Parts: sequence; C-alpha cells; structure tokens
Amino acid sequence: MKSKIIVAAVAVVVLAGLGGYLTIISLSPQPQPATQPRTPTTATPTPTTTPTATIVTTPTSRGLVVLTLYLNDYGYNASVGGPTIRAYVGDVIRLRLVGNGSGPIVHDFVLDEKSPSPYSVKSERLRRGQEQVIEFTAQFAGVYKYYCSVAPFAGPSHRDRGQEGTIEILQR
Ligand SMILES: [Cu+2]
Repeated sequence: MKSKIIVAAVAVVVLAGLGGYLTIISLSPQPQPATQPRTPTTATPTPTTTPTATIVTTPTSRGLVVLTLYLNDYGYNASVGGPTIRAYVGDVIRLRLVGNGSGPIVHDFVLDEKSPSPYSVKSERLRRGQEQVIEFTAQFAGVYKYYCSVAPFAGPSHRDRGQEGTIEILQR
C-alpha cells in the first residue's frame, strides 16, 4: 500500500519535471531576428522560423527589388530553402542580409558559376547579428539557384543541408 503511494508520487514528480522541461524548451529563444525590417516595401518578407520559405518576391517599384534575407541554419528566412526572388532583366536587386546562424555558424549569399549561373555575386560570411546590403543588376534572364557556400571541414555543406533558393530573372 505504502509502496503504491510512493510510485504514484514519483510519477507525479516525473511528470512535473517533464512539464517544466517542456516549458523551458518552449520558452528558449528562437532564432528570431534582433530587429524587424522597417523599410516599408511590399517585397519585404516577414522573418519566419517555418520550415520552408514560400514567399515570392515580385518587382514592384520600377526597376528595384528589395528583400531582406535572414541567414538561418540552414535556409533563408526559413530553416531550409529560401524565398523565390523574382525580377526583370535590368532590375536592380538589393538584398539586406542579416546573419542569423546559431553560435559561431556563419552564412552567406552566393549566386555564381556553381549555382550554376552567369552571375558572380558573393556576400561576406555573416555571423549572427552582422548585416550586409548587397546590390546587383539582373543582367541575365533565366532561373538559377542562390545558395550558401559555407561548408564545414567534415559533414555536409550548408547547401547540401538545403540552404539554397531560386532566383528567376524574367524578360520584360
Ligand atoms: Cu550557410
């Protein structure tokens, strides 16, 4: 009889402990950006921690596509993949890149011959909280992949982990 009560008490303690543990997990800081983008452009996505980014940018203002990309582990504005960036030939694409990796993990934005593409765009490798604005002209029509070029000495590259997205340059 007494042992049964002890077992029940232990079970309660375990459950309470588990509940506390789950609470701690849910309260632990998510990889949210430190600041929200303030520039009021329709092309600016909401930073998100959803698994996949489905936001598609469309060129709105004349000749300028503006987008903020949070460089997460291991995606852009997402934990895998990235938004489709869409522009017309001749548009200027301005990307505000915000490092948002965990710990010492850095990420970058690359659109180059390995995409593959005729472009040669490469950002700095940004740590969490570091920012860089890059700008390039959409000279070449086509559908290409942008990606993170960071690869650890061992294990899969960030791109292999899914850190890439599509950029579509349309003819006018
Ligand atoms: Cu990366």
